[in-house]
Amino acid sequence: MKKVYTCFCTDVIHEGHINLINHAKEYGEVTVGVLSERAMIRYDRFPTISEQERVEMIKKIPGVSHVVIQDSIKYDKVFEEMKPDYIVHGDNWKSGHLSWMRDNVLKNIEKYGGELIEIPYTYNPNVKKIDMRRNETLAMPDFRRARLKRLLEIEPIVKIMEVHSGLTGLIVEKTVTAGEDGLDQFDGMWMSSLCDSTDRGKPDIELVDMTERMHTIDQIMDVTTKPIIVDGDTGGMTEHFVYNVRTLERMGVSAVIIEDKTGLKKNSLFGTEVEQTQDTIENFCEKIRAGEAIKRTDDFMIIARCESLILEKGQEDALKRCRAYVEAGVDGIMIHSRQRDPKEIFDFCDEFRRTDKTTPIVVVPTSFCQCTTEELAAHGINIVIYANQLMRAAVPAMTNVCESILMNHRSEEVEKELMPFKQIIRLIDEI
Ligand code: SPV
Ligand code: MG
Repeated sequence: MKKVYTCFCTDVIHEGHINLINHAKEYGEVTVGVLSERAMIRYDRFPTISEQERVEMIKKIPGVSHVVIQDSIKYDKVFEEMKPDYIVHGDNWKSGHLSWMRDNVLKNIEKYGGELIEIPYTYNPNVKKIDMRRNETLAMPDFRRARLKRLLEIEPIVKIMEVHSGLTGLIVEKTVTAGEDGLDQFDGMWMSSLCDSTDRGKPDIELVDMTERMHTIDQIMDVTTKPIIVDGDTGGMTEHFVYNVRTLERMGVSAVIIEDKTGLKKNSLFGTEVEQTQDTIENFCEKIRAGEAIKRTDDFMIIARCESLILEKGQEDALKRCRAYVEAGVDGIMIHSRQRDPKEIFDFCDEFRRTDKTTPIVVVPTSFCQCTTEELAAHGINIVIYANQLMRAAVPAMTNVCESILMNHRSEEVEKELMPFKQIIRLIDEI
C-alpha cells in the first residue's frame, strides 16, 4: 500500500476536506498531519478548539488511517521520517504567502522522490459561511480575551503591534510574512495612548479620555480577532479605574497596562525633560488591588508599568516597585526605558527573573530597537510591544504625498509610492 500524506490546520471539517480525503485515499493509505497549535497560529488563525480535539475530529473522517501532529509548517521532519509516496493538498497554495509551504513541499519531495497531487480547492457559499463563523467565534469577547494568556503559554515571546484605527487593526490582523523559518504574523495589538491621541491631533496627556479610547477599541474589535492590550495610562483615580477594568474586560480586551505615575501624565519618551511624578508604592498597589478585586475572569490581566528607569531612579527602585506590584496581585509587569543601550532593561530582567520565574514581563523597545525578539526572550521577556511604528510610518508617508502634489501641481510624481485602492480594499472583509 502506498503512503499518502496531507496536513490539516483547520478546526472545522467541511465538504472541501472530505473531498480532499476522498481523492487522497484513491492513492493509498492516508495519514493526516494535524498542525500543532504553535505552528498554526503563525500560519493561520488561532484555533477555536484544542490540538487534541482537532486530532479526534480528524480521526473520525472516513478514509483517514493515521493522524500525527505536524509541529512545524515546514514539512522537512515529517517527510524525512515518513517518506510518503504522495502528498495531497488543495491548489489554493499556489499564490500568496501560502506558496512558501508549497515550495517547501516540492523541495522536500525532490529529496526522496515523492509526488505532489493538487486537488481543486473547494470554495463555495457554504465553505465561506463556515469560514466566517470561525472568525466570528474568534472575535467574541470571551474568546478574544482569553487568547493572550493562551499565547503566553504557547509562545516564548508574544509579539504585539500598535494599532490606532480599524484600518491599522486590519493591517496587523492580516499581515503574514514568509521568511527562512516559515510564516509569521503578529500575535496581538497594542492600543497606544500616544498613537490614539496623535491620531486625533491631541497630546498624550490623558486628554483623550477612556470613553473616547473605548470608541477606538470598539472600531478595532469590529474588524479584527486578535487579542488587544490597552494602554491605560495612569489608570486615573482608583474609583474610576475599577469601572474601566470592568468595561474593558466585558469588551473582550485581554490586558490593561497602567503606569505608576500620578498627576498630569506626559509621554515617557520625554523622560526627565518634562516634570513627571511617580506614584507611591502604597497608592499604586492600592489601585492594583482594587482592579484585581473587580475582575470577573482570570483571563483578563492587569499589568503594572514601572517608570523608575524612565525617571532615572535606578535599578533598585525599579526592582523594589515591581516586586511590590507582584505582591499586590498584578498579573504582569512592564519595565520601560528610553536608553538606546538595552543594558538597563536586560539587567533589570535578569535580576527580576532570579527570584520571579513566572510573572510575565513586558517591554516596549522603541529606543532599544536594535534588539530582536529572540534577544528579548533570552532575558525572560514574555511580551514585546512595538508601540508606535505604524503611526511613525504613516506620518512621513502622508507628508511626502502632500509636498509632492503641492510642488508638482499634480499627483503623478508620487503615484508610484501609492497603493492602488483595489489592493487596499482587499483588506476589508465582505459579510
Ligand atoms: C504609548 O504607546 O502610548 C506608550 C508607550 O505609553 S510609550 O510611548 O513608549 O510611553
Ligand atoms: Mg501611553
